[in-house]
Amino acid sequence: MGLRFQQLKKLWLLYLFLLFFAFFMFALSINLYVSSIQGYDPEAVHPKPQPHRRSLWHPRNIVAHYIGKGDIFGNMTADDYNINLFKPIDGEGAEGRPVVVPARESFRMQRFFRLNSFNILASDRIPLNRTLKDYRIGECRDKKYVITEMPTTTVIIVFHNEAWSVLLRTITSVINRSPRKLLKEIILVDDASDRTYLKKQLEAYIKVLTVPTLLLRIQKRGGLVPARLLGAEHAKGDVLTFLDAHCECTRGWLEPLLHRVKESRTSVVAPVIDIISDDNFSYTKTFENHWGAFNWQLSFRWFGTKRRTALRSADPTQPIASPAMAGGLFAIDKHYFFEVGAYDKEMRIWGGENVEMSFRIWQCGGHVEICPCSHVGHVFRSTTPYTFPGGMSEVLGNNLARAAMTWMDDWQYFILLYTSGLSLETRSRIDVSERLSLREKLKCKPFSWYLENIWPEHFFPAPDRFFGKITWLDGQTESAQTYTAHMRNLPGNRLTRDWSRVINEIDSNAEKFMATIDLDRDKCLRPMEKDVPRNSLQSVTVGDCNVHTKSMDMFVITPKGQIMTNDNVCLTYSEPRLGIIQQLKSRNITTNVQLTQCLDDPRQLWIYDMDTQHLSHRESKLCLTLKAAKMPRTQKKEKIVVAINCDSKDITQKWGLIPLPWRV
Ligand code: LR7
Ligand code: MN
Repeated sequence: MGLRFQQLKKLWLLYLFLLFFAFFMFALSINLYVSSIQGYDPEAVHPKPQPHRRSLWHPRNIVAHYIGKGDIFGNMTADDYNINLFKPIDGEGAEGRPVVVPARESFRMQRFFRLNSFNILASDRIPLNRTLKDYRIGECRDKKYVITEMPTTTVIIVFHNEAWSVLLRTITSVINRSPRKLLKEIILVDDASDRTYLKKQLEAYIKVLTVPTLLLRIQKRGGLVPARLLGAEHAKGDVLTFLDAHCECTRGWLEPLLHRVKESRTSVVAPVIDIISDDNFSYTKTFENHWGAFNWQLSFRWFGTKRRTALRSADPTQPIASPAMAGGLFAIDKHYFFEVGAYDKEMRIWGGENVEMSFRIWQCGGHVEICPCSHVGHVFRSTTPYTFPGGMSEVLGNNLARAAMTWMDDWQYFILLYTSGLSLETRSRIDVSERLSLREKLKCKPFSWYLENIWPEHFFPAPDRFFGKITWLDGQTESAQTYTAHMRNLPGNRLTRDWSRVINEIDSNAEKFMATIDLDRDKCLRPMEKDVPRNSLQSVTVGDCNVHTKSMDMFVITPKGQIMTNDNVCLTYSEPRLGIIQQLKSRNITTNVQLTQCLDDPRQLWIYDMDTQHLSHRESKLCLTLKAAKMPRTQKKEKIVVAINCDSKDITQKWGLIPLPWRV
């Protein structure tokens, strides 16, 4: 008995000693590693971290070896989720170059992709302080900022189960590429992650950073809104700078953002968001001259076309006004953030907060801008890696409905009616009264003002626009005859081809026209292929009126005669001499009518004649006609819409405009 006790005691002491020693080595190694990769400009100061120091730090303590099990890539086990194979290799990914993962790793590479919806094996080979190019245009590089006169910032990064190397590279790039004087602190907010490496290991890591770094934890998963709000409440800097947890800041990213916020307190400024590949982690610069808005389902979209309005001056360093922000990366004056209503606390998990904030900022007197001098990379991914407690469409639908019900006035009904998962009934279970009183308190402008002034190029319905379906009147069907009769009997319709007249007539007889359509029999204009790639060329056909093809079978017609559909796509006539035809040829399409990106271009202006029911291209005077044509690729005969000479006797040239409700 006694002997056993002695032995136990010895073992116990040995155990304690080992534990202590392990902890000591752990702390030391982190310390050495971290200090080896810090400094304001590592590219200049430390071209390469000391190799012997780096070799001390390999997160061996948490490395587990994968043993294949389950289906093709195996079911994920707890070990898989918690694995951390960060093993940087000198020079990998330097200057933003792509990483090539050796072929022998390819199985594991594919298997582990789904953990984060990006190639973690590529990231794990790149040092945290990898070099990147200077992506700024010359005019931006030449700008001088007086650091001492600029506001300080708190960088807020929220995350849920972010990968170790990706999160730490975000932090490292912030520290290394921000003037120390401007960077007050970093606040990390952990939105209820369960990965083990984000616990003690992360706590130990941030303790030795050269910039004060606060780690706040949310116990119950709430999503990015509650996480960012918590971060904002703790922030001590003058300006809040939000970043996603998978970003890399490039040289000179911070100064222009803070400069702009100081210059214009109500400007909410986003950097140019460059692309870090989800596959090989290469860094690709994005063009500066772009802006953001959203589609009919309130999904954020980039637009590259020149703004029609003079929102941008000739100086390429000046901010670009943007109807909406992407949502993840932006700087905002801390007091203004709270004054203008912070975030809608009831928004959960992911989505919608970016449009809500964009509407709010603009409608309540602020500005949403993109700063062309600030470049930050972001890992864009095509799927969401994490869970959506409450269900993805429910949660997202709820967030979007809240944004619409608070800010969009009449247009909220359009969102509720045409976003899957939402309906007018949604209104009864959502309470936005608190946000509506904020709107009142701040005396914010109506949504119509926003559309007309901030986003005049928009493709949404409006009181002076037509919204609905374009039916093919084949002369045989009852609805075609009823429709034609209605048009003929409109008082004073003769010779009227003026869109305002047409739109007005249809609007004031909406019920009558709606009643003519036989959804089960009639054919409506729609894109040739079912899944329409956005902003690509797409030929046009007719299909069942009751089958929706991602809403691109509904159209908005402006008083100018643009026929628009969702995602900024317009009905376009392409003359043979235009480059567009080349692209068509290469895809073996033989028509001169397509759906493609709206451009404010005469190729996209059309005329409707109420008398003949002709829909014709304004400049060429050619009529939209439904033809059967042999498809070059498949050799199958299909119906295709083309523009040819008008002939009032040709029944394949007659089209009806059937309005659809969009407000109540
Ligand atoms: O439940 C969650 N809890 C979180 O903490 C869900 C997410 N998050 C964190 C997450 O770890 C990440 O750091 O929130 C951040 C954003 O989530 P992502 O990276 O999954 O979002 P995203 O990049 O796909 O989507 C964009 O739209 C979102 C709508 O809610 C947010 O506004 C994101 O910040 C935003 N990202 C960007 O704007 C980067 C550019 C992308 C574009 C376009
Ligand atoms: Mn993101």
